[in-house]
Amino acid sequence: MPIKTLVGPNVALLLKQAQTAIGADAIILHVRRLRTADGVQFEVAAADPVTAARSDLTVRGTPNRVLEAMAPAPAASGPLVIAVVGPTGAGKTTTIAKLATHPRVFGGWRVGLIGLDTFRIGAIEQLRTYADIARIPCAIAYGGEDLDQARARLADRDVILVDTPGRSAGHRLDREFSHQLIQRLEPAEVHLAIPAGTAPHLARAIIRDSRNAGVTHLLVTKCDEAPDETGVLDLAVELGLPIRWTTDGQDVPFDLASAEERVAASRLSRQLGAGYREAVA
Ligand SMILES: Nc1nc2c(ncn2[C@@H]2O[C@H](COP(=O)(O)OP(=O)(O)OP(=O)(O)O)[C@@H](O)[C@H]2O)c(=O)[nH]1
Ligand SMILES: [Mg+2]
Repeated sequence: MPIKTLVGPNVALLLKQAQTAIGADAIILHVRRLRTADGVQFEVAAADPVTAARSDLTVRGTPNRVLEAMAPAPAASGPLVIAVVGPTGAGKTTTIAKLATHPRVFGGWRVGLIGLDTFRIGAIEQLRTYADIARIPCAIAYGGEDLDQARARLADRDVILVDTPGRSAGHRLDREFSHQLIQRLEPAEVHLAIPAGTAPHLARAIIRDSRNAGVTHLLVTKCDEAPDETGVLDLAVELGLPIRWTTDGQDVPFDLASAEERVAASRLSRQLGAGYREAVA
């Protein structure tokens, strides 16, 4: 099959179209920014693995599993449990509210919320306010017994989103307690929220400190505050940690995006050097 070249204003859409045309194993050869009479456009070139292997431009060694769809697959039985953990103020609660109501994520699913942040003043009210606006059931758990009751109360839900407290390193015992509660819920996914502007060495430390929470994914928040930074995404590629969601603003629910575009850019920037970042930024 020949190399497929697509041009359009939306990189994520072009990547999706390339995948539809070539198949799930499509290899991205390049993403370029073009200046045209219609303004800025992007060019994506992709090929099947055999054709790509013959091309000098092939981007190699990138785990495709880093790219995950906006909507997870439903649980085989019972509610799918997804927790969001991360440092203080990373955007966990706001992201939970976006996830609960964004049409492209759990549109049509019955959603429930569990709040484990009983430490910070106002945290319970913040989650309850979002739940009330969206008319979503919300349970708060202070300990293991509450948690079992909350889980039972939300047993008819398709997905349960779990909001957790952000606790700094000085509150190790609180953090361990939260991690135990999260594990008690047997979550299918635990997303570690890290703001895009976090220095990579600090992001590494955050990932290390969160290991007992059973992290399965990175969730890159506040991309609007550091639009040119791809360090956390590069780290996800390096560690093979998938990313499903990124956030880029305070508006609930719409400032939430698929990871595809940013991870593709990150992946290419790693392979093609810093010049790429300037070319597509
Ligand atoms: N610019 C920007 N701000 C965001 C984004 N997501 C959340 N915020 C803001 O960041 C601040 C903290 O958000 P929260 O959702 O309360 O963060 P949290 O991680 O739950 O905080 P704690 O529970 O205190 O640890 C709020 O002012 C949010 O509006 C984002 O994607 N971009
Ligand atoms: Mg919070």
